[in-house]
Amino acid sequence: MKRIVSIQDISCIGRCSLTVALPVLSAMGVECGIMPTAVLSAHTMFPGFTCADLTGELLPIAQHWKTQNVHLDAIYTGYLASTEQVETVLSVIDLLSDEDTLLFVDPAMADHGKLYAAFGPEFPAEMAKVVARAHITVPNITEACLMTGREYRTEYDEAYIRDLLQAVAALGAKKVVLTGVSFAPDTLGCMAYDSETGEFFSYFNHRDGASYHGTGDIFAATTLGGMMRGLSLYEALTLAVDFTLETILVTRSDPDAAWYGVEFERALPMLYRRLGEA
Ligand code: PXL
Repeated sequence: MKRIVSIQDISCIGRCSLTVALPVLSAMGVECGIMPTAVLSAHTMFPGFTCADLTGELLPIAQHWKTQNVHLDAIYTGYLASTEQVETVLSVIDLLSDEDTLLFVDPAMADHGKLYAAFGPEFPAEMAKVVARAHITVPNITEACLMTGREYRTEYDEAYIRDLLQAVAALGAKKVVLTGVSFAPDTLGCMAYDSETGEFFSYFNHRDGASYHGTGDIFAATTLGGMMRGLSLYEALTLAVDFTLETILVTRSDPDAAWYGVEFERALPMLYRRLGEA
Protein backbone atom coordinates (compact mmCIF):
# COMPACT_ATOMS: atom_id res chain seq x y z
CA MET A 1 0.00 0.00 0.00
CA LYS A 2 1.26 3.49 -0.80
CA ARG A 3 2.10 5.71 2.16
CA ILE A 4 1.80 9.47 2.02
CA VAL A 5 1.97 12.21 4.65
CA SER A 6 -0.35 15.16 4.59
CA ILE A 7 1.00 18.41 6.05
CA GLN A 8 -1.93 20.69 6.86
CA ASP A 9 -4.06 21.84 9.77
CA ILE A 10 -6.53 20.06 11.98
CA SER A 11 -9.69 22.15 12.03
CA CYS A 12 -11.58 20.46 14.84
CA ILE A 13 -14.96 21.21 13.32
CA GLY A 14 -15.94 22.21 9.78
CA ARG A 15 -14.82 19.52 7.33
CA CYS A 16 -11.58 20.59 5.64
CA SER A 17 -7.86 19.82 5.45
CA LEU A 18 -6.92 16.74 7.53
CA THR A 19 -10.50 15.82 8.48
CA VAL A 20 -11.11 15.49 4.74
CA ALA A 21 -7.75 14.15 3.52
CA LEU A 22 -7.63 11.25 5.99
CA PRO A 23 -11.02 9.69 5.24
CA VAL A 24 -10.80 10.28 1.50
CA LEU A 25 -7.33 8.76 1.19
CA SER A 26 -8.27 5.85 3.47
CA ALA A 27 -11.33 5.13 1.35
CA MET A 28 -9.06 5.11 -1.69
CA GLY A 29 -6.76 2.51 -0.16
CA VAL A 30 -3.84 4.82 0.59
CA GLU A 31 -2.11 5.09 3.99
CA CYS A 32 -2.26 8.72 5.10
CA GLY A 33 0.18 9.82 7.80
CA ILE A 34 -0.36 13.30 9.14
CA MET A 35 1.77 16.23 10.17
CA PRO A 36 -0.57 18.86 11.67
CA THR A 37 0.55 22.43 10.99
CA ALA A 38 -1.88 23.88 13.55
CA VAL A 39 -4.90 22.95 15.62
CA LEU A 40 -7.86 25.28 15.09
CA SER A 41 -11.18 25.16 16.91
CA ALA A 42 -12.82 25.42 13.49
CA HIS A 43 -11.84 26.57 10.01
CA THR A 44 -11.20 30.29 9.64
CA MET A 45 -14.62 31.16 8.20
CA PHE A 46 -16.01 30.64 11.72
CA PRO A 47 -15.70 33.99 13.52
CA GLY A 48 -13.58 33.81 16.69
CA PHE A 49 -11.71 30.59 15.78
CA THR A 50 -8.76 29.61 17.98
CA CYS A 51 -5.42 28.51 16.49
CA ALA A 52 -2.38 26.82 18.03
CA ASP A 53 0.51 27.00 15.57
CA LEU A 54 2.56 23.76 15.67
CA THR A 55 5.63 24.99 13.78
CA GLY A 56 7.94 23.90 16.63
CA GLU A 57 6.73 20.28 16.38
CA LEU A 58 7.29 19.77 12.65
CA LEU A 59 11.05 19.26 12.43
CA PRO A 60 11.22 17.00 15.52
CA ILE A 61 8.49 14.81 13.99
CA ALA A 62 10.34 14.68 10.65
CA GLN A 63 13.67 13.96 12.36
CA HIS A 64 12.13 11.10 14.32
CA TRP A 65 10.67 9.59 11.14
CA LYS A 66 14.09 9.91 9.53
CA THR A 67 15.65 7.82 12.31
CA GLN A 68 12.98 5.18 11.59
CA ASN A 69 13.62 5.22 7.82
CA VAL A 70 10.00 6.09 7.09
CA HIS A 71 9.51 6.00 3.31
CA LEU A 72 6.92 8.33 1.79
CA ASP A 73 5.46 7.83 -1.68
CA ALA A 74 4.13 11.38 -1.56
CA ILE A 75 4.16 14.49 0.59
CA TYR A 76 0.93 16.47 0.33
CA THR A 77 0.98 20.00 1.72
CA GLY A 78 -2.16 22.09 2.27
CA TYR A 79 -3.06 24.89 4.67
CA LEU A 80 0.05 26.19 6.47
CA ALA A 81 -0.33 28.14 9.69
CA SER A 82 1.89 31.17 9.18
CA THR A 83 4.52 32.91 7.08
CA GLU A 84 7.17 31.78 9.56
CA GLN A 85 6.12 28.15 9.14
CA VAL A 86 6.95 27.99 5.43
CA GLU A 87 10.74 27.68 5.87
CA THR A 88 10.21 24.86 8.36
CA VAL A 89 7.92 23.03 5.94
CA LEU A 90 10.57 23.36 3.21
CA SER A 91 13.13 21.77 5.59
CA VAL A 92 10.68 18.96 6.39
CA ILE A 93 10.21 18.32 2.66
CA ASP A 94 14.00 18.20 2.16
CA LEU A 95 14.42 15.81 5.06
CA LEU A 96 11.65 13.39 4.12
CA SER A 97 11.82 13.29 0.30
CA ASP A 98 13.54 10.51 -1.61
CA GLU A 99 14.06 10.66 -5.35
CA ASP A 100 10.74 8.85 -5.82
CA THR A 101 8.65 10.95 -3.39
CA LEU A 102 5.94 12.93 -5.21
CA LEU A 103 5.55 16.46 -3.85
CA PHE A 104 1.90 17.49 -4.16
CA VAL A 105 1.17 21.08 -3.12
CA ASP A 106 -2.25 22.61 -2.54
CA PRO A 107 -1.49 26.29 -1.77
CA ALA A 108 -4.69 26.53 0.30
CA MET A 109 -4.75 30.19 1.31
CA ALA A 110 -7.45 32.08 -0.60
CA ASP A 111 -10.68 31.90 -2.58
CA HIS A 112 -13.15 34.18 -4.36
CA GLY A 113 -10.45 36.83 -4.86
CA LYS A 114 -9.49 37.07 -1.16
CA LEU A 115 -6.88 35.65 1.23
CA TYR A 116 -8.21 33.56 4.14
CA ALA A 117 -8.57 35.45 7.43
CA ALA A 118 -5.31 34.26 9.01
CA PHE A 119 -2.98 35.55 6.28
CA GLY A 120 -1.43 38.91 5.46
CA PRO A 121 -0.43 40.18 2.00
CA GLU A 122 3.13 38.78 2.33
CA PHE A 123 1.88 35.18 2.54
CA PRO A 124 1.39 34.32 -1.18
CA ALA A 125 5.07 34.99 -1.95
CA GLU A 126 6.02 32.59 0.87
CA MET A 127 3.61 29.92 -0.34
CA ALA A 128 5.08 30.34 -3.83
CA LYS A 129 8.34 28.91 -2.43
CA VAL A 130 6.55 25.63 -1.66
CA VAL A 131 4.79 25.65 -5.03
CA ALA A 132 8.21 26.14 -6.69
CA ARG A 133 9.23 22.66 -5.48
CA ALA A 134 6.00 20.89 -6.46
CA HIS A 135 5.77 18.02 -8.92
CA ILE A 136 2.04 18.79 -8.96
CA THR A 137 0.27 21.86 -7.59
CA VAL A 138 -3.47 22.50 -7.48
CA PRO A 139 -4.22 26.19 -6.87
CA ASN A 140 -7.59 27.79 -7.47
CA ILE A 141 -7.69 30.89 -9.67
CA THR A 142 -7.40 33.28 -6.71
CA GLU A 143 -4.32 31.51 -5.35
CA ALA A 144 -2.68 31.39 -8.77
CA CYS A 145 -3.27 35.14 -9.26
CA LEU A 146 -1.91 36.03 -5.82
CA MET A 147 1.29 34.05 -6.41
CA THR A 148 1.91 35.33 -9.94
CA GLY A 149 0.72 38.94 -9.67
CA ARG A 150 -1.95 38.35 -12.35
CA GLU A 151 -5.26 40.20 -12.15
CA TYR A 152 -8.07 38.13 -10.56
CA ARG A 153 -11.07 37.89 -12.88
CA THR A 154 -14.43 36.20 -12.53
CA GLU A 155 -15.03 36.39 -16.28
CA TYR A 156 -12.28 35.02 -18.45
CA ASP A 157 -11.46 32.94 -21.51
CA GLU A 158 -9.15 30.00 -22.15
CA ALA A 159 -6.20 32.28 -22.98
CA TYR A 160 -6.39 33.79 -19.47
CA ILE A 161 -6.36 30.32 -17.85
CA ARG A 162 -3.49 29.09 -20.08
CA ASP A 163 -1.44 32.15 -19.15
CA LEU A 164 -2.12 31.59 -15.43
CA LEU A 165 -1.13 27.91 -15.70
CA GLN A 166 2.14 28.81 -17.40
CA ALA A 167 2.81 31.59 -14.89
CA VAL A 168 2.47 29.14 -11.98
CA ALA A 169 4.71 26.67 -13.81
CA ALA A 170 7.26 29.48 -14.22
CA LEU A 171 7.47 29.59 -10.40
CA GLY A 172 8.97 26.10 -10.66
CA ALA A 173 6.05 23.65 -10.40
CA LYS A 174 6.24 20.85 -12.98
CA LYS A 175 2.51 20.16 -13.41
CA VAL A 176 -0.11 22.76 -12.59
CA VAL A 177 -3.83 22.17 -12.15
CA LEU A 178 -6.14 25.15 -11.87
CA THR A 179 -9.31 24.27 -9.98
CA GLY A 180 -12.72 25.91 -10.15
CA VAL A 181 -12.43 26.70 -13.87
CA SER A 182 -15.60 27.42 -15.80
CA PHE A 183 -15.96 28.54 -19.42
CA ALA A 184 -19.75 28.13 -19.53
CA PRO A 185 -22.45 28.87 -16.93
CA ASP A 186 -23.48 25.23 -16.47
CA THR A 187 -20.05 23.55 -16.30
CA LEU A 188 -17.22 23.54 -13.77
CA GLY A 189 -13.95 21.64 -13.64
CA CYS A 190 -10.21 22.05 -13.94
CA MET A 191 -7.55 22.79 -16.49
CA ALA A 192 -4.01 21.41 -16.24
CA TYR A 193 -0.62 22.09 -17.81
CA ASP A 194 2.41 19.85 -17.95
CA SER A 195 5.49 22.07 -18.27
CA GLU A 196 7.65 19.13 -19.40
CA THR A 197 5.51 18.12 -22.39
CA GLY A 198 3.82 21.50 -23.01
CA GLU A 199 0.42 19.74 -22.97
CA PHE A 200 -2.81 21.21 -21.63
CA PHE A 201 -5.73 19.14 -20.38
CA SER A 202 -9.16 20.07 -19.12
CA TYR A 203 -12.15 18.24 -17.73
CA PHE A 204 -15.55 19.64 -16.83
CA ASN A 205 -18.75 18.31 -15.36
CA HIS A 206 -22.10 19.84 -14.45
CA ARG A 207 -21.95 22.97 -12.27
CA ASP A 208 -24.16 23.08 -9.20
CA GLY A 209 -25.13 26.64 -8.32
CA ALA A 210 -23.89 26.66 -4.71
CA SER A 211 -20.25 26.91 -3.60
CA TYR A 212 -19.16 25.06 -0.45
CA HIS A 213 -16.27 25.33 1.91
CA GLY A 214 -13.67 22.49 1.85
CA THR A 215 -14.39 21.21 -1.64
CA GLY A 216 -10.88 22.24 -2.77
CA ASP A 217 -9.49 19.93 -0.11
CA ILE A 218 -11.70 17.08 -1.30
CA PHE A 219 -10.56 17.68 -4.88
CA ALA A 220 -6.87 17.69 -3.88
CA ALA A 221 -7.05 14.55 -1.73
CA THR A 222 -8.95 12.66 -4.44
CA THR A 223 -6.46 13.67 -7.13
CA LEU A 224 -3.51 12.49 -5.09
CA GLY A 225 -5.32 9.32 -4.00
CA GLY A 226 -6.07 8.46 -7.62
CA MET A 227 -2.46 8.92 -8.60
CA MET A 228 -1.28 6.78 -5.70
CA ARG A 229 -3.65 4.09 -6.95
CA GLY A 230 -1.99 4.14 -10.35
CA LEU A 231 -4.22 6.50 -12.31
CA SER A 232 -2.62 9.01 -14.68
CA LEU A 233 -2.92 12.64 -13.60
CA TYR A 234 -5.65 13.11 -16.16
CA GLU A 235 -7.63 10.09 -14.97
CA ALA A 236 -7.19 11.22 -11.35
CA LEU A 237 -8.43 14.73 -12.18
CA THR A 238 -11.49 13.30 -13.91
CA LEU A 239 -12.28 11.26 -10.81
CA ALA A 240 -11.64 14.27 -8.54
CA VAL A 241 -14.00 16.54 -10.51
CA ASP A 242 -16.71 13.87 -10.58
CA PHE A 243 -16.33 13.01 -6.89
CA THR A 244 -16.32 16.65 -5.78
CA LEU A 245 -19.53 17.24 -7.70
CA GLU A 246 -21.04 14.11 -6.13
CA THR A 247 -20.22 15.42 -2.62
CA ILE A 248 -22.09 18.63 -3.47
CA LEU A 249 -25.06 16.77 -4.94
CA VAL A 250 -25.52 14.58 -1.84
CA THR A 251 -25.34 17.67 0.37
CA ARG A 252 -27.92 19.85 -1.31
CA SER A 253 -30.58 19.55 1.38
CA ASP A 254 -28.25 20.25 4.34
CA PRO A 255 -28.69 23.84 5.63
CA ASP A 256 -25.49 23.53 7.75
CA ALA A 257 -23.25 22.69 4.81
CA ALA A 258 -22.05 26.25 4.28
CA TRP A 259 -20.35 26.06 7.69
CA TYR A 260 -19.73 22.39 8.33
CA GLY A 261 -18.73 21.46 4.78
CA VAL A 262 -20.18 19.01 2.31
CA GLU A 263 -21.39 15.57 3.44
CA PHE A 264 -18.61 13.81 1.54
CA GLU A 265 -19.05 10.77 3.79
CA ARG A 266 -22.20 9.87 1.88
CA ALA A 267 -20.38 10.02 -1.45
CA LEU A 268 -17.39 7.81 -0.50
CA PRO A 269 -18.89 4.67 -2.12
CA MET A 270 -18.29 6.35 -5.47
CA LEU A 271 -14.55 6.16 -4.83
CA TYR A 272 -14.65 2.43 -4.15
CA ARG A 273 -16.75 1.92 -7.26
CA ARG A 274 -14.58 4.00 -9.56
CA LEU A 275 -11.28 2.63 -8.27
CA GLY A 276 -12.64 -0.89 -8.58
CA GLU A 277 -13.24 -0.20 -12.27
CA ALA A 278 -9.81 1.34 -12.84
O1 PXL B 1 -10.33 24.46 3.05
C1 PXL B 1 -9.21 25.26 3.19
C2 PXL B 1 -8.95 25.60 4.62
C3 PXL B 1 -8.13 24.78 5.37
N1 PXL B 1 -7.85 25.04 6.65
C4 PXL B 1 -8.36 26.11 7.26
C5 PXL B 1 -9.20 26.98 6.58
C6 PXL B 1 -9.49 26.73 5.23
C7 PXL B 1 -10.36 27.64 4.50
O2 PXL B 1 -10.89 28.59 5.00
O3 PXL B 1 -9.70 28.05 7.22
C8 PXL B 1 -8.02 26.37 8.69
